[in-house]
Amino acid sequence: MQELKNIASQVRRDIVRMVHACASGHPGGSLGCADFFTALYFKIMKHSPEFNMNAVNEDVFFLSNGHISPVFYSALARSGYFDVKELATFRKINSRLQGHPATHEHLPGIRVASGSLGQGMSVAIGAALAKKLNNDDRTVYSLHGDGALVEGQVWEAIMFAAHKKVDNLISTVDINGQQIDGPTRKVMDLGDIKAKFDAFGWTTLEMNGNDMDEVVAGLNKAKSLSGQGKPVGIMMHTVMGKGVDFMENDHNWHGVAPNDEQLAKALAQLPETIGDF
Ligand SMILES: Cc1ncc(C[n+]2csc(CCOP(=O)(O)OP(=O)(O)O)c2C)c(N)n1
Ligand SMILES: [Mg+2]
Repeated sequence: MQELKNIASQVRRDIVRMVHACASGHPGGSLGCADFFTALYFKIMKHSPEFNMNAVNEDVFFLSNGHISPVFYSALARSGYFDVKELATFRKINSRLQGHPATHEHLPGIRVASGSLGQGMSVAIGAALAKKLNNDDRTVYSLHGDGALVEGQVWEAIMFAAHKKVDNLISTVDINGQQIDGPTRKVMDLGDIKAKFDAFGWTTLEMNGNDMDEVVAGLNKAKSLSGQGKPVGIMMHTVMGKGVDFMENDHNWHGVAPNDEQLAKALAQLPETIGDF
């Protein structure tokens, strides 16, 4: 568990250093989801950094809220999909690490373009159905921002997944209560997200997404609940900007890069554990 916590700290350092280096990107949601990505890529999923696009007999992950690409790229690099040095090219011209993930850069680990919010659930359901048709018993994971749930397509997909008994799908919602322009309850109030998933026929559970023990336990619990005729939804409570005190719970850090002084302050709060890129 300590090893996972150390990796998450390094992932957080990667996030703020990447975003600072190109003076753009999305640190808030990325920092909040660092523990989730670390648990998924270093503990929970059966996956190979050799990268097989079709993910045959592997677990597979889709990021719907593509703007939090810094945490995704860091988790992929740190788990061996590509050299961590490439993180220094984030958002630069001709880099494979564009602001929003896309497939035409052929970055290992990226299976679908994302950034246009709301599409990831549909993609994940398609992949999960394909696994069933192929008698592949591995699991499909997906992550969605809470602000992204205001897209209507998500609810159509949620309804469809229950109807089709897509029970090899574990979808997590990053409930940080914030989105691009302010708190979700002010921009578009989502009400009780868990109750909505329940009403749509999913099995749901909640976890604190910034407590590594809870994240690992929650994901394992979700695995144990899958395969029972219903898709599984994890309501993951996180803090936007987690780990950097002046970024925490503040939607203004949704998509703004720290300046030099802010970077120094942030790094002082995030121990270097397995080496900076
Ligand atoms: C279809 C679509 N509409 C609007 C946007 C602009 N946009 C980018 S991120 C975002 C807010 C998303 O909120 P959330 O998923 O909660 O992300 P967080 O701020 O928590 O990182 C919006 C509206 C978009 N990328 N795609
Ligand atoms: Mg949010």
